[in-house]
Amino acid sequence: MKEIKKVAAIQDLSGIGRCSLTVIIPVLSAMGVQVCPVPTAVLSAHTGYGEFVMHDLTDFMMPVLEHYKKLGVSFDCVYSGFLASSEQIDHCLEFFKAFPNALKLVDPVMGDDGKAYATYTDELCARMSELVAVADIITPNLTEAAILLGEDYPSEPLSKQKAKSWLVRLSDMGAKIVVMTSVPFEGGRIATVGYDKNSGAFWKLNNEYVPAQYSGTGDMFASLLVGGLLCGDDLSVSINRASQFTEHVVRITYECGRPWTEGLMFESELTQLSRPVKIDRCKKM
Ligand code: PXL
Repeated sequence: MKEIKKVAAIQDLSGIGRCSLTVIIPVLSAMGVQVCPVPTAVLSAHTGYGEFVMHDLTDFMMPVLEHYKKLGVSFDCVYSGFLASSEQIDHCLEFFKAFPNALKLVDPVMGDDGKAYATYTDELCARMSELVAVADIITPNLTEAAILLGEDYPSEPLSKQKAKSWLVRLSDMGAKIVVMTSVPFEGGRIATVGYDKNSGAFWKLNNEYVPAQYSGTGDMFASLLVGGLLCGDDLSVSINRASQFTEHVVRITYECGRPWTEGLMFESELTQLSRPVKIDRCKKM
């Protein structure tokens, strides 16, 4: 019998503007992985719309966990992302503790372009390091990496040496694998970089330049990355696949000229996820 991997996704459900669960569920499903959503909040639209209604589900999370314990279900991965309150940090820690054999992915969702998201308090940002401490894998963007390290958002592109030092410092906070996205490098390139503490390997993939940024791109990348790892791909293959598909849908969205708030137009492209990765652009750094 074919085994289907199961992921508990602790994330918000936003009605408009593809992000979080509305990206993670279709992407992982297309990769043959089952998503079991643990909603942290329900929003009419993501916070990038400026105006939105949000229903915080902090009090819902522990009853969900108790029910799962009673059912005796197990997960292959527990994946945390957008949180609605600092108490939800404690609830995520309880989820990680309850499923010790699950791969722990912490996407430390906090902000972008050097700014925290509208609903993120200083306390919530400060406490994100508690999740990072117990994670196996973390996937911060540059803004989130800076917040976690207590650094200012870099005003200059990073040198290779500085990127490596940030990756090591982030992994020293707990996770064995760190993948940092949207890193501007000297020479004008944006890259995705990774570090595997066990092997000591650093990875770098130069991203194709598109002059636009779309909501939910980080969620797309992180779910593709973990989908690859759960299906048995190694880190460099997973980074390669995640970047390649993300770039493809960014390009399509850009060509259609849609507003950034609507997110990535990935729906018609999901069938491509079952194809083998064509090129190996992820290189040792
Ligand atoms: O993609 C990150 C994200 C997730 N969820 C909500 C958001 C954002 C980023 O703006 O607002 C609700």
